[in-house]
Amino acid sequence: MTHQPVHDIRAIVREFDLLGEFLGAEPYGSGHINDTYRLTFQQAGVPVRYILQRINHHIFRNPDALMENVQRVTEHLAAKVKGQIDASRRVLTLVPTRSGRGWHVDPDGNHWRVYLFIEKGRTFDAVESPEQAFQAAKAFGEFQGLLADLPAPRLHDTIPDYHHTPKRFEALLEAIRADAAGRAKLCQPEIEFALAHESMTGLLLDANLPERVTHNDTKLNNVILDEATGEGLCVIDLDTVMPGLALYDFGDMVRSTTSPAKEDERDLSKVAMQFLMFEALLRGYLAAAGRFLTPEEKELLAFSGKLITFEIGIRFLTDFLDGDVYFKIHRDGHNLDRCRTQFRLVESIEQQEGAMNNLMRQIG
Ligand code: ADP
Ligand code: GN1
Ligand code: MG
Repeated sequence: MTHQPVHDIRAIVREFDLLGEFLGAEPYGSGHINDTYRLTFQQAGVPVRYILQRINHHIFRNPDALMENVQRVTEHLAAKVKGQIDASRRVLTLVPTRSGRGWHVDPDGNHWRVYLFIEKGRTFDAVESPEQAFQAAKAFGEFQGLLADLPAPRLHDTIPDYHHTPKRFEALLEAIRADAAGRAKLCQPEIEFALAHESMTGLLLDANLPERVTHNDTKLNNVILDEATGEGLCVIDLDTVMPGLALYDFGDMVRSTTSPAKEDERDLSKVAMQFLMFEALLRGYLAAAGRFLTPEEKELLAFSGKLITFEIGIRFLTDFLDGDVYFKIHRDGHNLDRCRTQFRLVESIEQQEGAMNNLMRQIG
C-alpha cells in the first residue's frame, strides 16, 4: 500500500512568505501523483487556508522546469483575468518563498509549492449532472484559448511522450514480457483486450493536428467548480501543461466525466458512457474552443475519448504488471480495478461512437 512519506511540514511551511500563526496541515484531495496538504493559518483572527504540494520527482524528473512552466502559465492567466470579479479564484496563485522564489527545494531535494486555496469551490471524482460536465469542459476549453498566445519559448515537456499512445502501448508490451511482479496470470482478459486494440494507438498522432498549449490531464477533479453557482471556476493541476494536442484534453474529459462510476469502481455494470454527459461536454467545450478548433480536430473529438480511455487503461495495466510503482494505490489490485473500468468504458464508447460522431457533425 502507499504511505505518504513523513515530512516536517512545519519546517517547510516556514520557508514560504505566509502571514500569521500556522494552525496545521492535513492531507487533501484524491490525486494519484503528488502529495497535497491543506494548510490553515490564523491571520489577525481569521483562518486562512492554502494548498501545499510536494512534486513527485520520480515522475516529474525535472521539477524546476515544471515549476518554470507553472509560473509562466499562472502569470499569463492572471494577466488575462485581471480586473474580473473574483480574479484570484479563477487562476492558481503561487505564494512565493521568503527569498522570493516561486517554489522551495528542501535539503532532501523535494520540491514544494504553495497556492492560495480556492475557497467556496468543489472538485468531483465522479460527475453528477450534465451541467457539471458542461461547466468543466467550458473551463478547459477557455484555458486552452487563454494560453494560445503564451509568449515563446516553448514550454518544457515535463513528461516526455506523455500522450504518445503507441509508446504507452510499447511500455505495456514490455511490462507483459518482464512480468516483474508475477501478475500477468491475473490479468489475461485485460491483456487480450489491450492487444486487440493496438491498431488505433497512432491515429491522433498521425492525423497532422496542430500543436497547442494543452493541459494534458483534464480529468473532472482537476477543475474547481463554484460551490454556489456550479460555474467552472479554476483549472488546477498544471504539472502537465505543455505542448500537446487539444484532442487529448477533450478525450480525457470524455474518459473522466461521462461515466457515473468512479475510476476505481469494482462493479463494472455501473460503468458507461452516458450520451447526455457527452453532449454536455461537447457543447461546453465547443462554446469555448469551437472558434479555434480546425475541422480535422472536430472530426476526431468522439474518437479522442475512446483513445485516451484506452491509453489510461493500458497505463493502469502496465503499472499493475510492474508492481504498482507509478500511481498511488490504496488497496490490492487497485490498478487492475482502474484498468477494468477504463476498458469497460472503451467498449461503451465503441457501442455509441456512431451516434457521438453524428452529434458532433450536427453541432460542431
Ligand atoms: P494531483 O496532481 O495529485 O492530482 P492536484 O493539484 O490535482 O494534485 O490537487 C489534488 C486536489 O486538491 C484537487 O483535486 C483539489 O480538490 C484540491 N486542490 C488543489 N489545488 C487547490 C487549490 N488551489 N484550492 C483548492 N483546492 C485545491
Ligand atoms: C494522474 O495527477 P492526477 O491524479 O490528476 C496522471 C494522469 C492520469 C490520471 C488518471 C502525471 O493524474 O496522467 O490520467 O492520474 N498524472 C500523471 O486518473 O501521470
Ligand atoms: Mg489532480
